[in-house]
Amino acid sequence: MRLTRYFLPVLKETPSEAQIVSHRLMLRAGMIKQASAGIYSWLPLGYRMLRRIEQIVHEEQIRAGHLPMLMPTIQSADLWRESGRYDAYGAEMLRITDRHDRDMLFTPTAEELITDIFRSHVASYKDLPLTMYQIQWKFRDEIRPRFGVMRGREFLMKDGYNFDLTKEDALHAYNRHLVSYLRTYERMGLQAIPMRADSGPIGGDDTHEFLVLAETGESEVFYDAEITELKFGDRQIDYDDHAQCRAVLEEFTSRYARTDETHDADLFAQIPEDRQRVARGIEVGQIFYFGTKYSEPMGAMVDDGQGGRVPVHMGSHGIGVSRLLGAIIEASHDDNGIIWPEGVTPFHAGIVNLKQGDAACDAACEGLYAAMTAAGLEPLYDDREERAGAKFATMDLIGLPWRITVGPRGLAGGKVELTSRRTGEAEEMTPDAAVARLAEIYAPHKAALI
Ligand code: P5A
Repeated sequence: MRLTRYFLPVLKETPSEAQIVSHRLMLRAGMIKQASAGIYSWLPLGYRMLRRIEQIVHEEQIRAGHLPMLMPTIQSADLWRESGRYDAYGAEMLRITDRHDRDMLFTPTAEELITDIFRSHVASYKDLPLTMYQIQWKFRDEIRPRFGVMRGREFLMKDGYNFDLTKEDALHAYNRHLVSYLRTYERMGLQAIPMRADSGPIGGDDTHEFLVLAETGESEVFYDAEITELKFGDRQIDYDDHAQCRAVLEEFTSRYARTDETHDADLFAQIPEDRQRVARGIEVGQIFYFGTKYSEPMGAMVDDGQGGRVPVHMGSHGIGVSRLLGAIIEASHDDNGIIWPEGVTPFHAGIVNLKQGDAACDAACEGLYAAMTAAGLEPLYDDREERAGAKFATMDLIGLPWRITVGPRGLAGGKVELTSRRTGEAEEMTPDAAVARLAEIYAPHKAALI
């Protein structure tokens, strides 16, 4: 992409309405624009990041054997009356009446609709286990939308739903989701810690929230410091293997880690004092096992193979896709702007031409652009007639992990400069070497072939 052809409305001023750094930086970097309270337009750079995050979520869901699908945002209230949640959900549900005076709503979550799909088409245990998911916009009429995409009213969520014959199988689905979520967040450069939580309006007894530690997080959390040393890494998991998934769950949840809703001061006090931590966190996901809470009232039954008909065991699992942009920025920025992790960056590297219009500089930049593209990398070429300082400031603000700087002095010796956004370290090398280095850096982050 060439910057002169892009739409990147960066702001020089710090927007006064934004209280936390991720909100400020997303506005300043021209990623989002508020349309009304808690509702945002996603401008090209923000939308690109949203798609990057979606891509990783899809890949990891499919890897775990879950089936992508899509349900509508506007739903009939009737299904929600069947489950009893139409009244129970309260003021957060945006209720709509259509021209025929039918009660509709904008989906805040989709347990009812997926259960309806299931009961219409599945009648036998032979079709189980089944997990389907979607990445779809949700609406919750939050009383206090704030912090930009962190607590929006309209937000993008990955929501998945499992259907199993037995509680044991449904708990395997729960464990499998926990494992796949660990992997998903790590690919985004995040450490998200599973913590015992409260199930709220979704229901059920088993639930974990995934929290990214950050001072600006909305949740207060209590944990054993040892938990932050755990890494998922590049373990190869057989997602059908119950024992393997359970072992990972046990490893990541056996130490004390709870949100304030489930915090137990006595248990916490048993952790050695130097390991007790009280901090704040951003909830980037939550998994639930709620058994037959929806299948029973809605009649989602299957033949159990032994002459009986039983309600299926279910769980649901959510990832805050749009919130993740804010969480990544909270975890990775400096005074000059965002620092995207290599696993999720809108462009792989910026190309900064220090002397636009100079034949040698222009040709070198074009050459780099073509070579990067040929290597499967996406550059953002700052080809504006701007001073170097302004170009550097824009690159720093939008946070591409790497920058190639092309100037007449370096080019005289056949060199360009490759600079790390995170460390600021720069190294002179030939354009070919710079592209080769970038290809090497990004090799582990290539989209998985699945
Ligand atoms: C699980 C999927 C559910 O709704 N039903 C379907 C279950 N869970 S949840 O915890 O309520 O939401 C899942 C994730 O969505 C994000 N989230 C939000 N993101 C931005 N703005 C909001 N107002 C908002 N509310 C929830 C969170 O990351 C949450 O973990």
